[in-house]
Amino acid sequence: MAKAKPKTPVAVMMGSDADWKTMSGAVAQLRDFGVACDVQIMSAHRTPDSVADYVESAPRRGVRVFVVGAGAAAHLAGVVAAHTSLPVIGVPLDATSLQGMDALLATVQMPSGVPVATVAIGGAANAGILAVQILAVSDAGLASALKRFKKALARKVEARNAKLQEQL
Ligand code: RP5
Repeated sequence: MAKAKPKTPVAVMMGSDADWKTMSGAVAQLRDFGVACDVQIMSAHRTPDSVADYVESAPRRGVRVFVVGAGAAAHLAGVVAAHTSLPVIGVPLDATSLQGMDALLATVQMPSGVPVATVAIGGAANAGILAVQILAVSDAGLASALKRFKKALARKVEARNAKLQEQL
């Protein structure tokens, strides 16, 4: 009998292999929190049927949140949102001479009723953290890990401030 694949609460999708250099930042954050993810290259325009099949079958694989990056006419996150009622986080990517402004507008300007939670251009790491925050609503272990993460962020700023004070 074929071994069942482990459940992956996060699906990370991107439109092109060119997007991986940025989207790997989301995967790195998820791994830091011990959150398993499935990673796929799929295109809203070039493989629309695969996108629909993958998104609609995702709940059966344990997916609870989508993190979706695309550049240029970045419709992938919006198309994913059209096929699911799970939360979708969009990452606009800098892939053209418009330096990500095209992708930002395409990702963020969703019609009423079909939201995509859009992070900054290239903000894949924040997308990973936001996915963890969504999962942490019903996972006490992840909620504690996030508290430790935020405390560590605060300590870094305090250390930088202390260093500056010494120089003044
Ligand atoms: C988008 O167009 C992709 O997300 C990528 O950022 C951009 C360019 O894709 P390729 O033509 O390099 O595959 O769909």
